[in-house]
Amino acid sequence: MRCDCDYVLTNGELLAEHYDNCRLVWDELHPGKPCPKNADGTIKLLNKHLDNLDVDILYHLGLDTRTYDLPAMFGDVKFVCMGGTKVRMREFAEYMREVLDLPNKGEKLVNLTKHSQRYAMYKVGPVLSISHGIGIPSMTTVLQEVIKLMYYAKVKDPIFFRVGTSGGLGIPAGSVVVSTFGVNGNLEKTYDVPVLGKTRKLPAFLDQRVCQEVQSLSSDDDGFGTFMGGTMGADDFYRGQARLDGPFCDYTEADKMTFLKTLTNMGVRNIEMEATAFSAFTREAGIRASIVCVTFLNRLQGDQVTPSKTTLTEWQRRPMLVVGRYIAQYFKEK
Ligand code: R2B
Ligand code: URA
Repeated sequence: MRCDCDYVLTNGELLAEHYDNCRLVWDELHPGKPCPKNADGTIKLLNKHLDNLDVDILYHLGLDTRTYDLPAMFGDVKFVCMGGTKVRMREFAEYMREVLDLPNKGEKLVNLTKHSQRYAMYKVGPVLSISHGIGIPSMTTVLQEVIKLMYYAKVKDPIFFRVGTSGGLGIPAGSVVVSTFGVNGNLEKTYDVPVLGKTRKLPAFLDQRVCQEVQSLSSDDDGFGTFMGGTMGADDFYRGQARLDGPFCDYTEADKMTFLKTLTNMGVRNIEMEATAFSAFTREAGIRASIVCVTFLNRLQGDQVTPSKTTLTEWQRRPMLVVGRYIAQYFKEK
């Protein structure tokens, strides 16, 4: 068995030796699971039922395998970046067009999912920028279709990012967190999903080396800190994130603080609403992935998101800056 890491950063003694989806370490990290990757780096989906479909309709993307030549449309993709809102993901696509100095700057981008209307997807050169809405079911619906899209398009070794917003734990508002693992509402590092009446517990870990690479590109001149740590993926914005300001709350402020401190002691640095499932599904698909979120507030100090619209808009660009820098570095090294 040979190492098949296509390293993005090559100069890091402090970085993990392999990516988690490297063929050499796959069996150790995924005991009993075949590696879902072909020798050329394309995705190998292990669902045999897909072979029986004459046409596969990617319903929420408004695409299918019969009408569209998916390898021609998407075969050159390397980075898939997802985030909550349509506006932010259009902005990210425009930003990446500048960063990578791609042609047609200033031209209006086309939402490639416009028939379906649920999400937005933009393509600029090797970067796909896709909105996923709020929460795990909305995110996993589009994520799974995008994984199939990458499979049908025969994309090689794609890297997935989630660029998002969150509440921080003990770090200044406006900081950026690169997630190393996801934690669910029961403080477990799994995404728990019921399948055929039984809950499966899928490990919610992100690629360690990609996290380290992304974090290593941060700079003292950024004007904000970039931290590595765990991320709670809550199923609710209010009680599910130990807030006191929702319509319902029967616990005390002391109960809230005890819970948030337990999270902090586990190495959790921020709370959002997709981390567990995003980590678990990309990992199951053998896809390298990372989650980069800005924090809008320090949850040890409050619950309400108080900064002005202007400040929040500026802060939302921070994960884009961090991920954009990583993508630019990839093309500089290649
Ligand atoms: C962060 O922000 C959204 C809720 O406001 C949610 O999608 C998340 O993960
Ligand atoms: N998004 C969340 O899910 N939680 C926060 O506190 C802020 C943004």
